This record gives sequence, structure tokens and C-alpha cells, in this order.
Amino acid sequence: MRRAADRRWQMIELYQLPWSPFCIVIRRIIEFGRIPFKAVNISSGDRSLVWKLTRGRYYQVPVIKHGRNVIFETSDQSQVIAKYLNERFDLGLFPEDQRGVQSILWDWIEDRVEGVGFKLNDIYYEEFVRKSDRLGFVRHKERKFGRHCIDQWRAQRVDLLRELSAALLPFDQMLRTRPFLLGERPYFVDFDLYGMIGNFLYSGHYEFPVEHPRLHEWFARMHQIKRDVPK
Ligand SMILES: N[C@@H](CCC(=O)N[C@@H](CS)C(=O)NCC(=O)O)C(=O)O
Repeated sequence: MRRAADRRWQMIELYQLPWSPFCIVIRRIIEFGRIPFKAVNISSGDRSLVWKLTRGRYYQVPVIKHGRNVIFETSDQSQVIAKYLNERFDLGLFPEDQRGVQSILWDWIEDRVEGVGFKLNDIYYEEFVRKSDRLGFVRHKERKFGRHCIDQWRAQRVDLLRELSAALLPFDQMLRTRPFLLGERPYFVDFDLYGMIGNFLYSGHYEFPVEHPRLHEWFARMHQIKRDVPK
């Protein structure tokens, strides 16, 4: 039996859209940490569950509920959820000696990689967004990116793939001399990049870009890595 002091091991609920890049990041961190969790898939068109959970403060995902704590991001640059998990479960994902460098990296990852990868996946939205949610999905995209944006991304597929490949190049280069982006073990930035690429690959219509073999091997490692069993 776990003692009361081990309350941190109570079940986490992860509110997610399974294809969302930012949700994939958090899910993989939770799995890496061997943290008990339950994924709750929300409707992409109806955010009322998240709105209620956050008492009217947030409607995006991911959100996690851990005991009485409800955790969500405060800005596009914040990593509130990852930092919460990092501290609660002692995951070592934000090394002090990489401060500054890692935030430059996650800005790039969530801008240059995410910004292209999600378009390439969204092209196939009909295959993973259920019918009753498609109107809301398309409207949400068009409100932000203009009318017929998804058709445009379809037409731009080859150029977008080229752009994604260019955005990934520095990461493939980083892996020339080490197994993970910043060293011998994965840090938050590895999980961040994993999530963006996981979103790009989600539809199942793309192969891993062949021009980045080191990144491909890293992705396979990141897909299954778990931390050593905590004492
Ligand atoms: N900066 C946030 C971004 C979260 C985000 O953009 N979530 C998307 C799903 S990938 C979302 O919920 N979009 C719906 C909306 O904005 O209404 C994070 O890192 O979690």
C-alpha cells in the first residue's frame, strides 16, 4: 500500500485531442515518467468540459487534473504542465545548465516545426475528426488562417514537406554527436520535438523524412523510452 506521502502517484487525467502536438508531448512525458494516467478525449468542437474544469479560464488542450490541481498553459511560450510534472515526479527535464538554450529551442520547435507539421496532418482531418466535429474544426482553422486554408495546404503539400524538412535539419545535425538533442538523455526539448513530429505523422500518410536518418532513429528511441523505475 502506498503511504499518504505518496499522494503524488494518484491518477492523472489528461484532457486531450489525440492528434494534438502539444497533447502528444505531455502524454509521452507522462508515459516516460511511468505516471499512472487516464486520457480523456474531448470533442474538438465542444470545449465545455475543459471550460468547466478550468472554471472558465481555458478552452484549449492539453489540460491535466491531478488530485485537486487543474493545470494548463498561461501563454504560448509557457511550459506550465511539463514543469509541473517535472517537479512533482522529479523527471529532470529542465536542466539548469541548458537554461536559455532550451527555451530558444522550444520556441523554434513550436513555431517552425509545429507550424508546418500540423498543416500537413490537417489535410487529412476527415480521417480523424468525427463527422459531428468537422464543421467546428474547419471553422476554427478558417477563422485563424482564412477561407479554404485546408484546400490551400493540400495544394502546397510538396512545398510544406520541403519546409518541414528544412526546419528539422538542425535537429538531425545535433544528433551527429549524441543520442538526444542536448546530451546523453532526453530533456523536455526532446519530448517537445517528438510531439510536433508525432502530430505530423498522425494521419499515417507520411513516412519519416528519409533525409534525416539520425532523427528517425532518435524518434524510435523517443517513442518508447521510459525513465528508470523511481526508488
Ligand atoms: N501553447 C499551448 C497551445 C495549446 C493549443 O494550441 N492547443 C490546441 C490543440 S493543438 C487547441 O486546443 N486549440 C483549440 C482552440 O484554440 O480553440 C500549449 O503548449 O499547450
